[in-house]
Amino acid sequence: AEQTSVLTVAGMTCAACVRRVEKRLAKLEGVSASVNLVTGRATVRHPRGTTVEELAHAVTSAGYPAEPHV
Ligand code: 9UX
Repeated sequence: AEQTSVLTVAGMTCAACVRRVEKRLAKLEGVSASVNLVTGRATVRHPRGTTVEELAHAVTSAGYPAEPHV
């Protein structure tokens, strides 16, 4: 089963940043993401076994500090 989570992502300033974040998330098994540059949010579709903390860590590792959106 799948689930949707939202992350807040800092440091994105251009469309290439958006693609980097989307590609980093897509490397995770069963994960796809849509990133909004203006709002700084990533909407992520992922398996239930993937935690939002894992997703945020992956994005942070790519150079864009992220955390679960409250
Ligand atoms: Mo363009 Mo986004 O250099 O970091 S990819 S600002």
